[in-house]
Amino acid sequence: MFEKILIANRGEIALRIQRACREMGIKTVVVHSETDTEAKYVKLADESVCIGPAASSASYLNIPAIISAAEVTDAEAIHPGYGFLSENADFAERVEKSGFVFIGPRPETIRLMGDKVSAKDAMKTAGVPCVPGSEGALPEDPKEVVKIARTIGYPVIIKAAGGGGGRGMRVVHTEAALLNAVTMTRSEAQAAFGNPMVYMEKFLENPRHIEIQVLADSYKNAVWLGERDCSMQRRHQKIIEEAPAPEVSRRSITRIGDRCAEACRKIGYRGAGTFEFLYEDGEFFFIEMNTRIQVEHPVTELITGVDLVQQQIRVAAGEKLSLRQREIVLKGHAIECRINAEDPFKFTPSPGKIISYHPPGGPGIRVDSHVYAGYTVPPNYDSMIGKVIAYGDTREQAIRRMRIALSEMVVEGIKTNIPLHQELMLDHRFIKGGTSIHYLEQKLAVKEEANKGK
Ligand code: MV4
Repeated sequence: MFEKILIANRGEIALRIQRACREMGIKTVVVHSETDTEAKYVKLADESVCIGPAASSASYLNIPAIISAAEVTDAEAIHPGYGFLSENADFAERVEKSGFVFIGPRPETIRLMGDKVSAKDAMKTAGVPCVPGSEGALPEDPKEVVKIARTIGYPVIIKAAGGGGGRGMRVVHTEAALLNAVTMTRSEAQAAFGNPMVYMEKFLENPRHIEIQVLADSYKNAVWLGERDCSMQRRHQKIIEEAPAPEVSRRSITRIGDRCAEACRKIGYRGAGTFEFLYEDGEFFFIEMNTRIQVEHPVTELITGVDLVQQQIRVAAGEKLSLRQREIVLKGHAIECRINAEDPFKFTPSPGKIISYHPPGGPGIRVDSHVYAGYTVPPNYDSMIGKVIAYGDTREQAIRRMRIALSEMVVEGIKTNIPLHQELMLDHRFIKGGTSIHYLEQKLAVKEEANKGK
C-alpha cells in the first residue's frame, strides 16, 4: 500500500480523501491555492504545498506545480478528486510518466471516455444499450446528415464529441432547422473543445438521469454497486441525488448493472467509474461515462457499506478487488442534498464569511463538508460548501430524516440553498418519486410565474 498520497483538489472532497487515507494509515499531502491556505483541511493534512494564486488555472489546474509538489514531498500517488484535472488524460499521463500512480483509470481510458463518440462506440460494442443515433461522428455531406436524421426521426439532438455534462448540444425539431444547427454546434465545438466533431441522437423528451456505479481492478475484475437517481437538477447542476432510484424495477437495474460490469471487464477499466443513462419508458440508454469519483458517491456508500474512496486507492495500488458481486447487497435508501453558497431561489453565488455553523446529526445523517464558523467561502470556485446525506430503511424514512437535518442546520453569514431543499423535501411530486430531469426547472418556472402576479 502507498505510504503517502498527494490530494490534487480542494474543499469537501479533499477532506473526504484525507479521511480515507487516514483510516488506511496513509500520509497525506494537500496542494492548495493562496486563498485556501487557512482552510482547516489544509492544516489537518500531514503536509501542504501552496501551488499558486486563487485562480484555478494558476493552481488546481497547474500541472507542473502539482507534479513538483509530489516530487518535493515524496508522494507516491495522486488523487485528483472530481472536477479540475480529474478527467484530464494528459494530466494522468504526465503523472504516470513522472513516476507517480494516478488514482483513476489508465490515461487511454480517460481519453476514450472524454471523446463522447468513441465512448459510445466502445460501450455499444461492449453490449451497453445506447440512445439510437448516428454511427459515430456526423459526415460532412449535408445530404447524408438529413438522411441520418430521417432514419432516427425528429426530434434529434446534436452533441459535440468533445462536450459532455450538458456542454455543446442542440435540440432540433424539424428538417428545416437541421443543417444550421449542425453547423452552429460544429463551430461552437471547435471553439470550446478544439474538436469540431459532432454526433446525432434521438432526443428523449422526458427522461430521468440514472447512473450506475462501478469499481474495477487491474485484473479484469469488476463489480457494480447499484444505481443513483440524479434527475433533480438545474442547468446541468445536480442538487439532489438518491439511491436506489425510485420506481424502477430491480430486474431492469440488475440487467443494466451486469452489462456495465461486463463492459468494464471488456475494456480493461480500472478504478471507480459511473455509467450515465437516460431512463425513459422503462428503458436505459447510455449517454456518457465518468472516470472519476463523483460528488454523489456517498449515497452509494450508505446503501452498500463500501468506502468507494478507499477502494479507489486499493485498486490503484495494484490490489485485487476484494468485493464480489454477490456480496454487494443494497440495503435501505439514501438521499443527498448539495448545500451551495447561493441564493436559494435566484441561484446567484453568495461567497463570504460563515459567522455561525451548526451541522445536523443524529441517526442516519452524514455531513461531508470542509466548512466551519469563521471560514470564508472564496468566490473563485464552485459554490458547493458541503453535502448532507440522509439514510433510512425506506425512502420515506430517509426523507423524514433529511427534513429534520435541514431544520437543524444553521449556516449564517452567507446565503445557502437550504430553503430550496426544505421545500423540495415537502414537494408532493418529489415525495412520490420518479420525477424527470425537467422537473425542478418546471417547478421553478411555475413559481416564478405565480410571483409575477404579486
Ligand atoms: C440527452 C437528452 C435527451 N436526449 N440526450 C445533458 C447532459 C449530458 N450528459 C447529456 N444531456 C442530455 N442528453 C438525448 N438523446 C437530455 C439531456 C439533458 C440532461 C441529461 C441528464 C441530466 C440533465 C439533463 C438536462 C438537460 C438535458
